[in-house]
Amino acid sequence: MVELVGYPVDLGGPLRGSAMGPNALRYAGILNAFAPAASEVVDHKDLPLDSHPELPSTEGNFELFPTLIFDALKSLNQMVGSIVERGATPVTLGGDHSLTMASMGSYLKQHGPEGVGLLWIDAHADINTPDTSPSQNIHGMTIGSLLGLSTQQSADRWDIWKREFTGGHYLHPSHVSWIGLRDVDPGEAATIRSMDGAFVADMPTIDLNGIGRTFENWLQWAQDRKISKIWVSFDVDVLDPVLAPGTGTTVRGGLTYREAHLLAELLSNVIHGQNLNLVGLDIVEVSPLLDLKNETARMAVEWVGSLFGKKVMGPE
Ligand SMILES: [Mn+2]
Repeated sequence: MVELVGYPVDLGGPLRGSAMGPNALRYAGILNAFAPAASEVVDHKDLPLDSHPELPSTEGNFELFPTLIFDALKSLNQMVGSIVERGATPVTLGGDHSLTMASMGSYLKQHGPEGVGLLWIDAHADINTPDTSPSQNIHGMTIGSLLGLSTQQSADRWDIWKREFTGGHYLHPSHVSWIGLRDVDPGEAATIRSMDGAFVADMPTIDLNGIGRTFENWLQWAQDRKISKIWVSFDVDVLDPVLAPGTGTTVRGGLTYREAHLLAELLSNVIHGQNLNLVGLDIVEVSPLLDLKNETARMAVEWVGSLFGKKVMGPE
């Protein structure tokens, strides 16, 4: 069973608008995207949170709105926690990408990090901390928090955040993987280089190997680490901005339509072949304010369709 929850909050990124992402995804038909693989889909609707549309788009939101963001993430953490407790698959609709601190965090809190991998499909690495982040935007610190990285700047607050959402059960650095990177801050690159055994497929790697070989390498990586449970976090900005303009931090040179879909189709084969258990999914950073005719939400919905087993040739 799939259980959806919308996180109508975008204060963690520099441009407002993704608070309306969950409904853009619903208008684009996300509720129908989980057939044929999911037997039942429940939509818990958006969390009853104030999106604060009166606040400006700004950098430095970890400093400016810590309480608003913390409280919002706390309710998401509780909601996803109850879904995980029921044994259903949580799917969060964002909202900005800081939400994964709370969504995947709730899974780690209950089950711990053993055998759990993270697949981060994104133009950005989102592994900053307050020490390394040039923008001080919390949506770029998500993996830093899930790993329990330490920091000097804002150390007290950062410690409270990372513990609150994971219960102190942090991801193994060697169990983190990225596909689609093309905008990585210097501090992030240094952190990634220090992480023994993490998997990185940046855009040049994908250009050279193709997405098919990239996926095979990823699968081998997961098997080598005995990863049997995977949390997939999909930021629509991994797609080329020509295809997905409706998001706050676009970067040129992203995945093509077919690259994205082949990745989802190959993942789907492995997940629904039961070799790898999909334990959670985030679809984030869809911003209808920046979009053209809801194209970006539609792209995301089609991608979810491929992840949940939609095949060109139909069911086997
Ligand atoms: Mn991103």
